[in-house]
Amino acid sequence: MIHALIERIDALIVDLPTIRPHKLAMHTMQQQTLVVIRLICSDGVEGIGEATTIGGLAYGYESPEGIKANIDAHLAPALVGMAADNINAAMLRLDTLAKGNTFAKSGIESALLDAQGKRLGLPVSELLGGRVRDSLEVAWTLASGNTAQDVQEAEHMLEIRRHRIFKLKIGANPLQQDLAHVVAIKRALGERASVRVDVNQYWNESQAIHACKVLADNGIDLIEQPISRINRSGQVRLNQRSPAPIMADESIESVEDAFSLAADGAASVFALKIAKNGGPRAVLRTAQIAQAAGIALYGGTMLEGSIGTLASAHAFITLRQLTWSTELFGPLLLTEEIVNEPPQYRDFALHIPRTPGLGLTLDESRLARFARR
Ligand code: MUC
Ligand code: MG
Repeated sequence: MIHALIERIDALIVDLPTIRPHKLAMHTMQQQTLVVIRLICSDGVEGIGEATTIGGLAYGYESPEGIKANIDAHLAPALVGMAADNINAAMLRLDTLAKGNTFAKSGIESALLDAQGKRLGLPVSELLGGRVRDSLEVAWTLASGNTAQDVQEAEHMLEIRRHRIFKLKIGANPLQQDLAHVVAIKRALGERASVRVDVNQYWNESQAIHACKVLADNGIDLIEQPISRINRSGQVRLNQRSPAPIMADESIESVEDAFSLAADGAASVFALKIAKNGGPRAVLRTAQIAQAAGIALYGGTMLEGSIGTLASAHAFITLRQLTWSTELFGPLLLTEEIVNEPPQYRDFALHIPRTPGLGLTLDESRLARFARR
């Protein structure tokens, strides 16, 4: 029986400042742009979701402006009038109508889950089969661009017990300079922290073969996306030769990518991101592929704000295996909040609410203040 229909879906572009410039190989962030999705249902329930990327078109094929335009023109009109409580039917409609567009689909799927959870009085984790943990350890990215500042930032995080896993964003500088930066940070932190790197595809295979050995010899635990997603045979060779585990991030743009990476043996760890798979349920399909293939899991982020972060978290807490923990720190990189219930970080972990839906409500006045006109 249909209890509620989808009446309207609004997509709002929201610009929020970051606490400091965040330097990635392909882009330096001075702010983050969220696409906030409001899904209004005929029973008065509103679901919220988020479709967020990094650096306009620098990271992926969908920009915030493109996400909003495609939702407004294609995805929202296709869903209006459908049952709000049949998420399978709604997502089937979107997958039939639109190729790709996983960021936009992820935001809508999150909003559908939030609405259904609020309707039934259940947290999203329970709609996804039930949580097996209440909190997730969270890594922090050191990306100030300065070695001494990064060490200072890491020391502060250890002292306040917020993070003890650090991911370093490298790839933009000459190889020897990047390696010296990483080794210096690991030497300063020693056994007190897990240090990992993300190259965002910036090396070629010849550089990566050498660099992975140097990094492993210097105590680096995990190497994320060292070479291009396009170079599949190179990824397979690197996965066989690197003494430190290789994690796929950009290589996974869909659940189908996850399957073919697993079949080829191109990585031993997968970064799970709701945006790149098409939603919290889609990312769990990628997780099942990984688990069947013996591939370890990591809960990734597109540096979403609180809504996207909790949509990810509700999916990740249902997983039996999350060997490499998570990096769900997005809200902590922003100076402003647009929800009334800022996510709770303490003792190195994010604590996931047990309130209905995602556990969040929009702060209307702050949303109005930061929404792009
Ligand atoms: C990426 O490539 O993983 C995640 C954390 C961070 O600092 O950047 C992102 C994107
Ligand atoms: Mg990455």
